[in-house]
Amino acid sequence: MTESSDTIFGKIIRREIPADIIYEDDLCLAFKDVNPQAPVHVLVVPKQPVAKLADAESQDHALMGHLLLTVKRVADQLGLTNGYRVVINTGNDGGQTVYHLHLHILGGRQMGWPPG
Ligand code: DGP
Repeated sequence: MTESSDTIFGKIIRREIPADIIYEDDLCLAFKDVNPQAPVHVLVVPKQPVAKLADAESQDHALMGHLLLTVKRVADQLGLTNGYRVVINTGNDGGQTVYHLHLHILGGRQMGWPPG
């Protein structure tokens, strides 16, 4: 897996800058997005500095599964019983701005489709 150069999320993982961290385990952490797009907007971020989903390789199978199951766990923790949206922006056309893989959890309102 390609490693990202250091990003703002690396600094959050290392506790060099503050974030509202709501979940952490050996492989990842979840914190509130600083620019929320919904009443609930949380990012699930692997501690391993993977730049983007497009860089994932077969040996990352377990980590990718762990991230998705962490989304479910955090959504349960947040009480999102009416559903939620999971988004991974990947690369330039995907609208990715921070090149450290992250899964957005968006909830607390009805989501529109298609996305803009
Ligand atoms: P993306 O476009 O998928 O790369 O989303 C990056 C998200 O990261 C965006 O929704 C805003 C969020 N973000 C950027 N900088 C910070 C930060 O310093 N702290 C937190 N909590 N979130 C940040």
